[in-house]
Amino acid sequence: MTTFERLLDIKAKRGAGYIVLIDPDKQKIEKSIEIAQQAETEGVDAIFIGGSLLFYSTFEEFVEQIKTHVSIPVILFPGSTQQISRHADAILFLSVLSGRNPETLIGQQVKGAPLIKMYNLEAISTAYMLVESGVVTSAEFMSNTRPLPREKNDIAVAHALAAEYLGMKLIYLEAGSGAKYPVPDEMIDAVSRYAAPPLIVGGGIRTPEIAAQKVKAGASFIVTGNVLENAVKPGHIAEFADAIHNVVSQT
Ligand code: 1GP
Repeated sequence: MTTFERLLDIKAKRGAGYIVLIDPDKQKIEKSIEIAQQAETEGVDAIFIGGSLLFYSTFEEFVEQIKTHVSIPVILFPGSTQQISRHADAILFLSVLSGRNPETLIGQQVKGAPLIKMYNLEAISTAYMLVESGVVTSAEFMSNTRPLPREKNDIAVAHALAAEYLGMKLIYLEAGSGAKYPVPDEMIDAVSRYAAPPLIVGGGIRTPEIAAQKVKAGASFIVTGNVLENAVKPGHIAEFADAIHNVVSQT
């Protein structure tokens, strides 16, 4: 089974999946391993590794260490071509489709592709769509693009359909790490009704209730990052996982 098939399987079996984002820059590697293991124990379905910047010099070692300590899929969520590792199960092959910057639409992808081929890494074509979220996020600043206006569902839907017709496998609606407001429910609802690819939603999701609300609106996968960075109390991740997985059983 490919990693993409594993993701589809999670969605089919659990209704929606919970993914945690681990940014190598945010804490020491030992702490990241601890978070990854706790995430697996508490019901998380997959781990994303990535960040807008990379100060941590041994990315390869970081990914290898995480991969060694968990059995759920470890997927790269790269902020740049520096974040490609042979040790991951797959890489989100992202294009910042919401923007009009050729470098993040196709330039970085061309630079990264040969390495992905050399590593025989599974590339999952993903339409990355930044959504206005009340602050200038790192993703917005670093991609040098304007996010989608948060009240314009038609614009978001048109982008999602374009992604589908281009053959992209996943759509990622991203408010950005530390977003003041997460992606609006109305936008998630509209995009999930019109576009067929599974929908990942992340950025600014701080409570299990909000995570569940995004699933009810139509998200297939929820990603959280920041909520894990401070001391994570035992059971805290499980509250998110349960809220996300229980939506379908309740409906
Ligand atoms: C993943 O950028 C998000 O899509 C993570 O956002 O850190 O705000 O959870 P948070």
